[in-house]
Amino acid sequence: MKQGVIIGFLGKTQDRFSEYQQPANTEQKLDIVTQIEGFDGVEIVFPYETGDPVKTKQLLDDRGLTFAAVNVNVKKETEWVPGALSRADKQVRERAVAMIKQGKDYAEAVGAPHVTCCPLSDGYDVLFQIDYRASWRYLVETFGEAADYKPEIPLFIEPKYSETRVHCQIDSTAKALLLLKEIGNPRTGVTLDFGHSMQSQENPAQMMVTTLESGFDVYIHTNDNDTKADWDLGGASRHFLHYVELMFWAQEIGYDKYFTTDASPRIFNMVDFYNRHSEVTRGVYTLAAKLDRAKYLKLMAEENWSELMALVNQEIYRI
Ligand SMILES: [Mn+2]
Repeated sequence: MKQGVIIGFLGKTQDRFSEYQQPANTEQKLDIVTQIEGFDGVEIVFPYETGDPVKTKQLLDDRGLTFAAVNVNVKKETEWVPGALSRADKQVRERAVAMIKQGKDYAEAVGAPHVTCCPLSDGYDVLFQIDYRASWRYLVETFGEAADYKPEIPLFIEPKYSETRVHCQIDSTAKALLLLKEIGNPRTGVTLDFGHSMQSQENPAQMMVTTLESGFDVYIHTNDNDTKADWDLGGASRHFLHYVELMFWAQEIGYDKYFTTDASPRIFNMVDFYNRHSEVTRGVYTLAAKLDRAKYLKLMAEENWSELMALVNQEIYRI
């Protein structure tokens, strides 16, 4: 398995109440990645961390690191705080699409495999706020245009139920799949964020498989939360069996992209936090690899649920 991290978490972060960790520039963040056991993938936020493509690629090469993805941020600019790709203002939408296209140019220049975009600010806070009909049509149009541009760099869309809008437009994996079906471009996929999927009351393993069965690709973000909010906790710290099941099915489908960490150390020691995350993610992956998949699938086909529960107790929980 390949593990990486969204390096935005490796500097100073803040929420509504507190600031966490110390500021770091891109070079310092990349140095931290090299201190985390088993990490060599980097998801970098475009355009805020990326800089000159040749120089940034050299910074990664010097450290033996690889681009896992380019994360195009279409929510930070002041005009995009209330939304970007689904906004009524055509020029606001056009500038957001242009940003994703530039992100693809950047990904191509540095040799990153794909771009991912989480349209967090697109949605609504109160009822009777947005025109659902127009905003959905705009999303199909804007993401469709971004997907069509340089399709050799696929566009992945990351759903999330809530935050920064109280109700995000792409509030579940199913909604992302509906959008991708409407767009109809096979060079697209879903960024399946474990915690986002849990917050949307989904089962990440099931939604990963459903996405592939729907004809779209999957890219995984690892973390955990309490399902009420997107806390970006370390992997399997709340939902161990879901984590095992995700790894079981990731192996079943032959997942070969990075498992990119989308977890925030907040109050914990940074390097220790990511080492524990790396350890449990690798450990669960190894545990899942030891399970006899053919046996599990056969028992499912035979509807032998009692035996399956016994196997989970013995082989996964080990009790
Ligand atoms: Mn994520």
